[in-house]
Amino acid sequence: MAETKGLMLLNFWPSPNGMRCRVALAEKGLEYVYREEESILECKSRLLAKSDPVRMRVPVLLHDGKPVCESLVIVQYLDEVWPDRAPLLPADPYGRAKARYWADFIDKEIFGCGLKLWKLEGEKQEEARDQFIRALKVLEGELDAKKYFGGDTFGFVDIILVPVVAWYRTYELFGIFRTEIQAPRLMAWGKRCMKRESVAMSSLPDPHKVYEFVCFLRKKNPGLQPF
Ligand SMILES: N[C@@H](CCC(=O)N[C@@H](CS)C(=O)NCC(=O)O)C(=O)O
Repeated sequence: MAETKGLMLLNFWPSPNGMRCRVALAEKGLEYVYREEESILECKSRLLAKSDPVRMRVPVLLHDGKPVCESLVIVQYLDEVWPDRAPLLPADPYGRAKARYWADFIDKEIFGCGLKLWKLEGEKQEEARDQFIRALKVLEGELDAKKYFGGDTFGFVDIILVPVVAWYRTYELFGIFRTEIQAPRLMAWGKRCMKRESVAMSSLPDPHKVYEFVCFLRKKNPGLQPF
């Protein structure tokens, strides 16, 4: 593998997993080379295939040429290597355990279930919609009256969830519901996050563009399965 000094992120623009890494890098104020996979669903770049030979999925972070895969692992890696720059996880082990629990919940119940919303149809899609709305409400309860999930400071759980802002439109149009009505506090949280420089400068894609991309994918691959 070509030795890459410093940091490089391999990504594909609609990926919520890649967005998390971009926000974390921005929070930490780290410079990195951004490399977009041209058409990840059809063919992978040689660098991606070498960096993640097992799954060949984005995002991958290359640190001095060494690959780190999986968005949750990447964000935690950045926090461990640069602990003094905008710490993302709480300092105490119990706080960290809780944050990791919520990150896992978000991964499965929001983004995992979100895939089902636009890949399935009929009854199965309706079940996914109910599951998704339940998860939004659980997160509303966890956020409660706090500014961010960790309290006053934007942190790990916020970073893991914030890409949902770019995906709400797609989830809503396929699932036929309004997040504003089902989870108004989460909507307000999303707007608050969007005002942060780290989120604004991380190129979260336009929700309309994400929706168009998903429609294009569905047309191209009828009978898509969620996993
Ligand atoms: N759990 C992984 C999921 C990564 C993932 O699903 N990446 C998608 C893009 S969002 C991908 O590379 N898909 C191409 C493929 O599976 O061939 C993470 O959090 O990084």
